[in-house]
Amino acid sequence: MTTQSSTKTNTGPARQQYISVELRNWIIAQAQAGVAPETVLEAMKSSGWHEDVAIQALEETLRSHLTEHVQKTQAAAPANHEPQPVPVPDAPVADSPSRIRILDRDVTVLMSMKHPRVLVLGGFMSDQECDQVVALAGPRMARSETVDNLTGGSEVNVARTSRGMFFERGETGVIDRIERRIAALLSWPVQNGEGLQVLHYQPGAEYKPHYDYFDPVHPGSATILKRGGQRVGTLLMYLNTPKKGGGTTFPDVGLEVAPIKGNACFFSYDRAHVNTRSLHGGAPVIEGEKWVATKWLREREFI
Ligand code: PD2
Ligand code: ZN
Repeated sequence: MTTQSSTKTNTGPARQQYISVELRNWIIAQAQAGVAPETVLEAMKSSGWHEDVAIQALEETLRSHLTEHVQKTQAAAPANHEPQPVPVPDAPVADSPSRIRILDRDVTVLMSMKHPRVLVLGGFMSDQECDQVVALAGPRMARSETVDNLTGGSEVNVARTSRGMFFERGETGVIDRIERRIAALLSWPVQNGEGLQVLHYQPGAEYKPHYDYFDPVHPGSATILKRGGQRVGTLLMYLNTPKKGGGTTFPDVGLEVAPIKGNACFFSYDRAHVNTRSLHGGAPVIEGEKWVATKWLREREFI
C-alpha cells in the first residue's frame, strides 16, 4: 500500500494521511471479498497508519464507494423501475373465515388488508410456547444488527435499538413446531424460511420504519440474494404484551397492529419496491417490555 495523495482525510494537521487510488481500490476489494473491517484495519495499522486515521480513511472510502455505486445503479435503471412481481406466501382467507385450523391449532383472523397485504391472527401461538421461546432466547440476546448495504454482512444501527438472536431452523422441538405451523398457514416450504429471530425491546427501544426486502441497488444485496432469493414475506409473532407502545406500524396506510401475546402479524411484498406499501416499523415501547419473534420467508430454499 502507498500513502500518496488523492483524497485527504479531514483530521488535524498532525494526523493527516492520504488515501491513494491504490489504497482505495484495495479497501473496496477487501470489503467486496467479505474481509471484516477489523482485519482491514489491522493490515493498515501494520503498514504504519495511526488507528484513528485509518478508521476514518476506511469509513470515508466505503461510504463514498457506496454512494457512487448507488448513484450509478440508479442512473442506469429506467426511472421508477419496478421488478416483476413474484409469487408470495399467503393464508387461506379468501372466503373471509373467522377461524382457520392450522395443523394442531385454531387461529382467529382478526384483520385482513389487501394493499399492503397484511393479516393479523389471534392465538397463533399458545402462552406456553411464547414463554418457552423467550426462555430459550433470553440467555443468547445481543444488540440487534441490520444488513451492511456494502458487503451484505451485518452491522449495529441506531435505527434498531432492540436486542436479538437467531435460532437455527428446527433447533428445538418448539421452534420446529412453530416453523411447521407457519409453513402450513402460508403454504410456503419450511426450507424457504430464515432461522427464527427473537427481538427484545426495553422502554424507548424501537425499530424505525424500513422494508424487509433487500434493495438490489445496494452492492451487498447480491451476496445475500444468493442464499434463497428475495424475502417475500414476514411473520411477526408477539411473545408478550407490552403495557404501552411497541405496535407494528405501516406508515403508508396509517395502520398500527397491537402487540398481543400469542398473536401474529403477517405481511408480504411481491417485489422489492415501495409500491408494495410494505414499509413498516416497530413503534417505541413506552411502558413495559416487548418480545417478538420474526420469520422471514424467501423465494427459494434458504441455505
Ligand atoms: O418488532 C417489530 O414490531 C418489528 C417491526 C418491524 C420487527 C421487524 N420489523 C422485523 O423484524 O423486521
Ligand atoms: Zn421489518
